[in-house]
Amino acid sequence: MSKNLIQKIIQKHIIEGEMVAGSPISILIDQTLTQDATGTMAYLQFEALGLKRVKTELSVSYVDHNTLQSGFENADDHRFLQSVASKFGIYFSRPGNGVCHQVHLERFGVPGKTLLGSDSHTPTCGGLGMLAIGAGGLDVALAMAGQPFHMKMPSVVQIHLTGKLNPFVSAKDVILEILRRLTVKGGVGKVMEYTGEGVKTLSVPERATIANMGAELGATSSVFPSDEQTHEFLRSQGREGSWIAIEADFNASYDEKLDIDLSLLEPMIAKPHMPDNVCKVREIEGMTVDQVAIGSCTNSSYQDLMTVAHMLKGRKIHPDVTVAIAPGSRQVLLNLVKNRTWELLLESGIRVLENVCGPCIGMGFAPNSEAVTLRTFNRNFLGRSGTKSAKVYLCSPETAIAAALTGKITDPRELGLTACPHQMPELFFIDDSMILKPADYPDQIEIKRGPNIQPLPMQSALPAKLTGRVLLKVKDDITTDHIMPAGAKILPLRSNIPAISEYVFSVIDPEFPKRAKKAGSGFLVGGLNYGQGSSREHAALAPMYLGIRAVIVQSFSRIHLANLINFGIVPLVFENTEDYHNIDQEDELEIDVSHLEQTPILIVNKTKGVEIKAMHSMSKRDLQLIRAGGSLSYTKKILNGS
Ligand code: MIC
Ligand code: SF4
Repeated sequence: MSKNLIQKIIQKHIIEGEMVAGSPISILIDQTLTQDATGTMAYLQFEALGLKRVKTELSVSYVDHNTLQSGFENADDHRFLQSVASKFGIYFSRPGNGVCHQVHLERFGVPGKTLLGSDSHTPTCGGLGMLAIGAGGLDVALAMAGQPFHMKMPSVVQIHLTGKLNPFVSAKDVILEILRRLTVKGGVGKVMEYTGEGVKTLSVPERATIANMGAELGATSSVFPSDEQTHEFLRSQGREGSWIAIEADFNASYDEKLDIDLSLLEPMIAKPHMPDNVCKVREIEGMTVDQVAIGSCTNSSYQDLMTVAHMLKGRKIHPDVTVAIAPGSRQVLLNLVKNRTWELLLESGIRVLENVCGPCIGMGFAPNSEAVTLRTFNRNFLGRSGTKSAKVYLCSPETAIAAALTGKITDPRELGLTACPHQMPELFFIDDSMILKPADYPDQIEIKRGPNIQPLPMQSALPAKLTGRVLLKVKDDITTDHIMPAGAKILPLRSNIPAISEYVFSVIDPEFPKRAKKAGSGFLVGGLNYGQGSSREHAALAPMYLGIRAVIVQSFSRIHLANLINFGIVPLVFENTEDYHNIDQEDELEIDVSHLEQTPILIVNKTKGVEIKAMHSMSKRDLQLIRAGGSLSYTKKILNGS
C-alpha cells in the first residue's frame, strides 16, 4: 500500500500501537536535542534515572537561550550542562555556537531519522526530511535513556505546493499564509507534510523556516521530502554521506489537504499578539516603525542574511528605526565575515547581537514603550519581547528590511530593488570547534553544580479525591509565555523551581503565586488551546510546585498536555464546553479521581451547587503515570525493576 512520508518514517520507528490517527503509539528516538533553558531540568531528570550514558544514536546539548549572564545563574547552568554532556555521552554546543535548531540543521540533522527536542521549534529539522518533534524535558530525558516516545498517531495534512515564489516574497510568507488559514489551533494532533512541484523550488533553509513555524499551528511536526535540494544542502555542509532520498509514495493518502500556489502569495505580516493574526503587508502599509529585529530560529540562516545584506547594500538604516541582527549560528556569521557581507551590514548601521535566541525570548533588545517592532521571529505573544506595551509584528526578512529603510511598514516589492541574486555556497566554511565531544573517560568527569541548580521537586501520588478552590480562570489561547513567562529576569531561574514559581502567571495576575501558596492546593480553569507555544515544562512544574492538582479547560495544546501528565497534574476537558461558564475563580470544587478509567469524571462545584462532567484523553500508560505522581517516579520504578 502506498504511504505518505510520515507513515514511512513512523513505520521504521514504531514500537507499540497502530498507525491509526488518534491512537496511542510509541516510537524509537534516534537523536535528541536540548537547549539550556529546558536542558538543566532534562539533565537533572536524566541523572535521576541513574544511567551512565545516553542510549540514543546522537544527543546534543545546546546553549543558546540564557547567554546574557547578568549574574552567576546562566554561567552556572552552562558549566553544569557542559560537565553533564561530557559525562553522559552528549555533544555540547558551546554558548556562542548558535541557536539549537539552526545548528542542528547545519551539522546533525539526517533525513528519515527521528529527533526529539526539549524545545517546541525542534520541527525545524523537518526541513531536512526528519520527523522532528518538540517535547518537555522529561520526555527528552527518557528518550536519552533509550525509552520510546509516547504520542498519539497524528493525522497527516498534505500541504500541496505549486508554482514558485516571486521576488521579495519568501518562505515566511508561506507559513504566515498557512497560519492565516488554519490558526494557532489548526495543527493540533496533526503533522504537516509538504508535497508538490513547488517544494522543489524551496531550499532547505526556506523549508526549515516553514517547518519551524509549524509549531505556531500547534502541529506535532512539519516534514518536507528529502530530495536533490536536501542533497545539495548536505553536500554544502560537508555531510553528503548523511543524505538519503525519501518522499511520499505516488498516490499516498492524507487525512486533509491544503493547496497553495506559491506564485500567488504576497508579503504577509502577523499583527499583535498572536502569530495567526495575519494580514497582507500592504493592508497596514505606512505605519511608523520603531524597531526591527532579524534573527531567531525562524529566519537567521545564511540565505536570510544574504538577502538582508543585498537589500541594505550601499544604503543606510532610517534614522528613526533601530535595527539589530542576531545570526542563527556561528557558521552563518563566519561565512558572512569570510565573504565580506558582514561589513556591508555594519556599514548600513545595524546593531550586532550575539548569535543566540536573544530578543526572541526577551533576552535584551526590548522595544521602547508602545513601540511598533517588526521581527523575523515566530512568536509575538503579549509581553514576550520584554515590553508589555510594545506591538510586535512578525514578518519576513524582506519586509523587515523594507521598514528598516523607510521607517514605515512597507511592501518590499515597492522599493524598486533588484531581487537578491546570491546562491548558497557550494561548500560552507565549516568549523566545528565549538562543538565539544563527550569524554572518553566519563568516570573522571565531575558534574559541576552552582547554587542556581536546585533539586527537582517531586509530586506525590494521586489521592482519590481532589478538593480545593479555582485559583485562576483564564480565556482561550493561553500560552506558556502567560503561564510561565521568560525574559531576562525570569529565564535565569529555570534551574530553580522554588524561585521561578514566584512568576507563574505574572503577565496575567501577579498575585497568583501568593494566592496559590496560601491555598496550598487548587485548580486552574481555561478555554481553548490552553498551554500553546513553548515546550517549557516549567509551565507545569512550577504550578505543580504551587499546589495545582488539576487543570480544567475546553482544549489543550499537545506538548503542555503531555507536560501536565508528566508532572502528575490531572488534565481535564469540559464534556460540554459551555460548562466553562459554570465555574468561576474562587469556586470550591471536588473532583473524584479514583476511577479515571471511567469517563466522564464528575466535578462538583460546591460553591454553585452544580455538577459538571469532564473528559480526558489519557492513555492507560498516562493514567499509570498520573497515579504515580508523574513520569519520573513511574519510569524510575520501571528502570529499577520495582
Ligand atoms: C520559546 O521559543 O518559547 C522557547 C524559549 O524556545 C521555548 C523553550 C523554553 O521555554 O525554554 C520553546 O519554544 O519550547
Ligand atoms: Fe530560541 Fe526564539 Fe527559536 Fe525559541 S523561538 S528556540 S527562543 S530563537
